[in-house]
Amino acid sequence: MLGKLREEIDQIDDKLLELFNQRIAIVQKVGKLKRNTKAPIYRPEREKAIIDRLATEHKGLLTKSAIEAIFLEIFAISRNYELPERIAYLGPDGSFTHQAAESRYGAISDYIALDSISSIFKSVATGRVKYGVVPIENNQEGTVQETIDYLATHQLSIVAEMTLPIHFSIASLKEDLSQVTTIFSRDIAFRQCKNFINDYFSHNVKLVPVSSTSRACQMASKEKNSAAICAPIAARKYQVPILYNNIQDSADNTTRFLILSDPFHNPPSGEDKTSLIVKLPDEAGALVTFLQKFHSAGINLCKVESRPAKMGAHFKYMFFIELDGHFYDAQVQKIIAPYKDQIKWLGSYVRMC
Ligand code: PRE
Repeated sequence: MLGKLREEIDQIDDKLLELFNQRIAIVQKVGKLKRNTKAPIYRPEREKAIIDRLATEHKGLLTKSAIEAIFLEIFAISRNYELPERIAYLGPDGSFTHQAAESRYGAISDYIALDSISSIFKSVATGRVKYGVVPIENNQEGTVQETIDYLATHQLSIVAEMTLPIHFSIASLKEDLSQVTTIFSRDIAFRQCKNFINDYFSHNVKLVPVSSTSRACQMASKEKNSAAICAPIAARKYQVPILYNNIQDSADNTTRFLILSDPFHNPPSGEDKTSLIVKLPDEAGALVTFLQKFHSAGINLCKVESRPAKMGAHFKYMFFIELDGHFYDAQVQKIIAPYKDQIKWLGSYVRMC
C-alpha cells in the first residue's frame, strides 16, 4: 500500500519538476528583459498578487499560508535565476534577522552577515549588496531607534516588510544559572525577557548589550561564567547548550523587519503601507494640523514616533510616520503636496502587518 502511494507521489513530483523547469525557463527570459532595461528584479507587489490569486482561485487542500510558503521559496529561486543578488543581514549567522532574511530570500540566496545596523545601511548605499534586512520594531518593546535614525540619514528605500515571532532561549556552557555572572544579548532582547531575568537571577548578574543575539551566543561560547539570550538556532550553531526555552515575557513577542534597497519605488499593490520622515516647523499646532489632514481623509496612521532631529545643540524633533496606503494615492499626494520640502519618502510597500 505504502509502495503504491509513493509511486503516485513520485509521478506527481516528476510532473511538478517538469513544470518548475518550464517556469524557470520563462523566468530567465523575464530576467534578461529586466537586466536589459535595468528594471528591478524583486517585485513584492507581483509576488503578493500571484499568491492572492492562487489562494482565491484554487480551492484545494492547501491553506493560503501553505501556498505562500511554497511560492515564496519559488520566487526566491526565480530571482536567483534572473540575477543572483546579495543580501546583507544583521549577523552573525543564527540571528533573528538572518531567519527573517531567509524567510524572504530562501535557502539558496547569496547572504552576507554584517555586524551592525549601520554597516547594513552602508553596504546597501554603496552597492556592495542589493538588499539589506534590518529590524525596525518589536511589538512588546517598541522601536529600534538606530534603524529610524539611519533611515533619516541615508538615501535608501524600504521595499518590503515582514514579521517574525521571536522566541528566546538562554544558553550557557554552565549547567546552572547560579554560576552565570554575565549575560550577553541585544539591549532590546534584555527588555523582552525582563521577567525571566528578575525571577531567575536573584544574585548579581551583569547584562552586557552586544550588536546581535547571535554575536551574544558566540561570546557565551568563549567567556567563562557567561550566558546568552538568543535564538535556539544560534545556540545550536555555536554549540552552547540551552538551559531554558521561551524565556520572553510575552507569548506574542514579534519583531518587524524591513528590506532596504537603493532608491526604488514599488508601484501600488492595493494593500500598501507608506513610511515617511517629516520635519515640521517648531510652532504651535504644526503637528496636529499635519495629522488632522490624514484623519479628515480617513487615512489610518499606523505609527507616529518622534526622534531627535540632531540639529546642533537644539532640542528639535523629526517624526517617523507610517500610514495605510501608497504614496502615489491621490489623497496622500494631496495631503503631502504643501509639505514636499519637509517630507522624506522612505518607501511604499506591500503591507504584511
Ligand atoms: C517573479 C520573480 C520575481 C519577482 O519578485 C516577481 C515575480 C516570479 O517568479 O513569478 C517573476 C518576475 O520577475 C516578475 O514577474 O517580475
